[in-house]
Amino acid sequence: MKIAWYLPTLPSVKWQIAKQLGVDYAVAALPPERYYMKPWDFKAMLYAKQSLADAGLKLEVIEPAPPHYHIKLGLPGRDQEIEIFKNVLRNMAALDIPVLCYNFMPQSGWYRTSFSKKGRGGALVTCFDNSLVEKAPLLTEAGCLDDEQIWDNYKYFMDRVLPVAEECKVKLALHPDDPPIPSLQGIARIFRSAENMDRAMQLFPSDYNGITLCQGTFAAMGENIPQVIEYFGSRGKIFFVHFRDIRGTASCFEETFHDEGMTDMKACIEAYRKVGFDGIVRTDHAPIMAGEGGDNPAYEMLGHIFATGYLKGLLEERDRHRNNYNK
Ligand code: CS2
Ligand code: MN
Repeated sequence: MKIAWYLPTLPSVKWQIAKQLGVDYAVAALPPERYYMKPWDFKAMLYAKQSLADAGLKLEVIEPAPPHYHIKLGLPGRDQEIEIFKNVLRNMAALDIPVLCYNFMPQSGWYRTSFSKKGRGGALVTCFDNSLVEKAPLLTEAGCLDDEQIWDNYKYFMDRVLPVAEECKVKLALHPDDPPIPSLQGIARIFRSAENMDRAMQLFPSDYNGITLCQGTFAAMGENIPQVIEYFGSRGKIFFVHFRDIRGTASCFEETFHDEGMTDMKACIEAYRKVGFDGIVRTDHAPIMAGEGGDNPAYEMLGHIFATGYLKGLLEERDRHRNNYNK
């Protein structure tokens, strides 16, 4: 497994910290729009990749995908967004960036009801409580959309984008809906169970259609994570891993430090070994620790430094076992 950090595409102290931790791979969003360049222009993506490379960091995953508001809601304008999506895939092929992590959460993205709950030692964690949003107004101009409508929008999108991903040999890594609840402010969230994630794999069987195994989100679904890893991993469907944990259920949970959540992390690492996963893993959401500003919840630095050390320890332990088996 190759450890990456989620990094900005402009020089940042995070680049140096990542290198100091021994991290050589990067996951990044498309660069911000500037100098008349759109984030998805070839030149903008080239600069992003090369700037990271100059700092010794290999850009391996783009996350999240370019704008797909209209695609997800099935609104006019989705065809233009699909064209941009295809251009991103073509640019990734030209730049040798193998994985695109996208999700199908219309508008809201990941959703929390607080970013400042007190966790271990007073560190601030994000949390979600569905009872606080049950009476919230509809989320978008599209009104209420049920499961079937979102599945239709997903199919419309995949019918057009997957063939280009295949042609470009870029892997599409679907991130589950976070939180994985049936619907939020009137919009269905279809990727809320391992079963539905699997359905997406069955609907579009392809070496370029796979998942982002976001451990925290699958944990909120109530799934057994090592089993999920074995299921998708043995089918070659894990393209990218988010290493994180929570405590609770889909409708009410809080995030935790990586070593204190409800998942058996050691068993997860063992499961990745068993299925031979050798792709990119990045630390996902970490608590805000003492002294940190807190304007970047889940993505401040100290918690990610801790998570990286913990992950490295688990991997080392796994390798020690593997070497013993091989003797
Ligand atoms: C995440 C997201 O919710 C999650 O599990 O992985 O925070 C993700 O990092 C952002 O949406 C950017 O892709
Ligand atoms: Mn995630």
